[in-house]
Amino acid sequence: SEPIRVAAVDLGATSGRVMACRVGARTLHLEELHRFDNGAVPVHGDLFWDALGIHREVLVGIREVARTGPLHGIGIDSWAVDYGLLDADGRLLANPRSHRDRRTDGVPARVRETVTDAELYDVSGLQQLPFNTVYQLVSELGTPALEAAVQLLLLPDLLTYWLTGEAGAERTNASTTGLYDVRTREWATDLAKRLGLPWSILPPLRDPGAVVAPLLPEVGEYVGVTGVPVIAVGSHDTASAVVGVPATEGSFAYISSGTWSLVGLELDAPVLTEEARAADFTNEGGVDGTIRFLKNVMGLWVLSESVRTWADKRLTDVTLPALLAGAEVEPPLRTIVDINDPRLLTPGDMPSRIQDLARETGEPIPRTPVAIARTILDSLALAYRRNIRLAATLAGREVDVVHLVGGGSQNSLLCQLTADALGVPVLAGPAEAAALGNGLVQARALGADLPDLAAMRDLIRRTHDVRRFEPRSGLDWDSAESRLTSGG
Ligand code: ADP
Ligand code: LRH
Repeated sequence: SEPIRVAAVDLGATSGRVMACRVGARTLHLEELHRFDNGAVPVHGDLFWDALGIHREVLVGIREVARTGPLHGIGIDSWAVDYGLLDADGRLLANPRSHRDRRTDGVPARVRETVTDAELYDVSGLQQLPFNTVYQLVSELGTPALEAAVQLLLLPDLLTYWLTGEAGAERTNASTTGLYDVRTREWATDLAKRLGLPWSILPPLRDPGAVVAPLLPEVGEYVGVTGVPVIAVGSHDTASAVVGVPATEGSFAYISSGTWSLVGLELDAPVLTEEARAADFTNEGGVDGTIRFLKNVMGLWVLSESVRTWADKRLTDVTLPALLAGAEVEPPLRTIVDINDPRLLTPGDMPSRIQDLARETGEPIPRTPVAIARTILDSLALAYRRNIRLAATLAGREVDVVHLVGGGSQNSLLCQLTADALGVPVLAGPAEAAALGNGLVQARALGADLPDLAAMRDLIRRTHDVRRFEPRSGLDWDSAESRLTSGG
């Protein structure tokens, strides 16, 4: 039969891309047809997403996919938790805020006065991140925008709405809001009511794989095709990335390594124990009813934000390739910092913050960009090790291989350090796992013979190279870890 060709729109916090994904019985091919820079826009200390600018880039990308071949479906995934509010006429009330915005400072503490952390965890099963949608919404209580809002749409749902006119909330992303009940798989309206939130703005839920609607005629006119169905994929990029993990069996862990690093396991049911809560692990909803049991680790954001800082200071030779080449020959595990320190969340001068963290814990202070890059990568690998081991213990599972996907899978030093730190092989790639997961879920909705995740992963494995990193011995990760926990 004819291959299915879809547009997989994958929006990361640092770049957005529109891929043509072609799925045949034994073939799977991804072609990047449009890529654009993305980033939150600071205005007077607030941090916004340029949602309309992103919409325009999405249209340009879809038009490019349509221009270069048949187009059978369109699906959008993006980073989680952020949203836009619509008024009664369906118009966007304000630019969506970035989860790195300061507006949630102090909000978790305020929420705690009404609903305890344990109660929140028992319903949502989420890691306590200050930017979870529930906290962002509480920070908006009493504002004109929230008063006027009749609908809340998470970012990929908002973009889907602009393409189709259909409003809804795709479940994998809804599960990151803090207002979604991980057991009943429905909105946690009681929780919303207790917090004084307008629960009626939460739109009807939709499953990944559901056909939403065809493109609106005026959109079709712009992109040059009519009637193409828009399909709900795992609209949380991490959900799509985990679909795109080329794993064979159950005993794998994954690291979705992009701006954020999402580190954990795929499970059949959430782990909502007191131990999991104390360890601050998250239970997000995945495609086909799976659970992503994982930890948010600050990720390559710290490195990319450092590169940005050095570029602003006009330091030469601080391109990513030069830094990674230099970091490779730096002394290993010289300086270790807690890469999940909340001070690394907001945009700013990361190199100085890394130096401050080192100073506070009595670690040698890295002085050069290359030394700082090495500190970031060693510290990331250490965080990967800690959290994969924790996840395995909390879920009562063994891990004998780690799949590292996303842009970070192109960082050989990071992959090797991760294998070394964990003492198990790392299988790196695909870098575009999220776009593949997006495209495969669409293909199934359009009739491809891909009955389950195993079939999708099998197809990825047969069509995409993974690079294998064997663990090397010789470095003392145990004492690096104890330096981290005893410092300060
Ligand atoms: P997101 O989807 O969150 O925008 P990506 O999955 O695209 O993120 O990953 C972006 C990160 O991948 C960059 O910050 C960079 O550190 C890393 N990366 C991208 N390309 C390369 C490369 N060629 N070599 C090493 N690292 C890379
Ligand atoms: C990764 C990601 C992650 C969320 C964060 C806001 O892009 O979706 O899973 O926690 O962005």
